[in-house]
Amino acid sequence: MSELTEYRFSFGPWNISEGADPFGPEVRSPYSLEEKLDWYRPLGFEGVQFHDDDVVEGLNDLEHLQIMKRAREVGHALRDRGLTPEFVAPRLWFDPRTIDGGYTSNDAAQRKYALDRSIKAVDVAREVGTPNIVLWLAREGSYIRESKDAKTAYQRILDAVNLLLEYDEEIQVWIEPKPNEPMDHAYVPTIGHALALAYQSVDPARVSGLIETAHAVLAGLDPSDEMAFALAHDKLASVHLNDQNGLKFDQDKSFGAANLRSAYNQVRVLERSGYGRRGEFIGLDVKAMRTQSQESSTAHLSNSRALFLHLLDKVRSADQQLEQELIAARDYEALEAYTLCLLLGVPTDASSPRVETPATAVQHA
Ligand code: XUL
Ligand code: MN
Repeated sequence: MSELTEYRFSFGPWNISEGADPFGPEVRSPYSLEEKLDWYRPLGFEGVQFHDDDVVEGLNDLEHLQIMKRAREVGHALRDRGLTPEFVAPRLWFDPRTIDGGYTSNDAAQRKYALDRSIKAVDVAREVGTPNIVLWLAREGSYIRESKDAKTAYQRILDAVNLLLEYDEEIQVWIEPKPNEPMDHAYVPTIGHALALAYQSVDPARVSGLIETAHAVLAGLDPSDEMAFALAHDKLASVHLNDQNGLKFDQDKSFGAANLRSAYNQVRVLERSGYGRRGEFIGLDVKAMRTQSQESSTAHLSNSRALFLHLLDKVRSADQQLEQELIAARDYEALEAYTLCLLLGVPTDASSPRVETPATAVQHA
């Protein structure tokens, strides 16, 4: 095995989108799943993230055998193209029965729907060829505090995780925390919450986390520290790299587009922790801007991947001995100057790093 990690990249078919937002309709024509799969290899990706109904459209209206047949077909389509399914996530937030949540709905029949649908997602995952189930707990939260009993809700989420673990002893559950949107407050807002659930579950070794940059930012947290927390527990199963310009709707911007230094620190923590050496993917969850044309509606994917690789070069070329010396001297101003010069690609004096004034700057007396 080479010394350096060779990263593998993944994204989900929803990342090639038609550009609809809550204020306007689609602006690009849709590609079929198979057409989208054709994009993966040319763009430099080998992993495919799925929702259950990305694999089998109209899942709720089909019989078990029909569902399995379509999942098998998609499995073949992946193998024909040299692609790997990374995970399947039950899409629990679209159905009228989950308006007020799935596992945490106040209505027993609706909770049952959410559990049945999650079991279907496990069947789809196994048939398409992955043991990994992602739970983004979209509507497991509240619009107003008084509407749900939060303590009961946590127990119900734990019961759902346990049910999946017991249904299939081979699967792994990856919880993707997010603090809000579509709910006012979600019950599993951070990786700390997700891992607490993991440890409380019937099989902690099979429950871990998936961290999305934008979700950490929305929680007011530093994405690289969130990743470090999961890595310290050996529970970072995957990441959704993207970016987020402050506290607003979930933007899913291209990786590094809002905060290049934060992106650098995410790559740095992943690389220095040996993430990816066991085949973990560098997953993206990035949205094409509504303003993109049909022809350039995949550019955000190749740009995000390329940006990751540029930042990886920066991380690998950083002078770690110098970093250690500056830390030992507690000269964080110099460490910061060194980091900024590294990112800018401008030289700095290694014995005393500082940001030099550019030669082109007009000097005023
Ligand atoms: C939503 C989000 C989802 C999950 C998969 O914010 O990130 O797309 O990644 O369900
Ligand atoms: Mn995501």
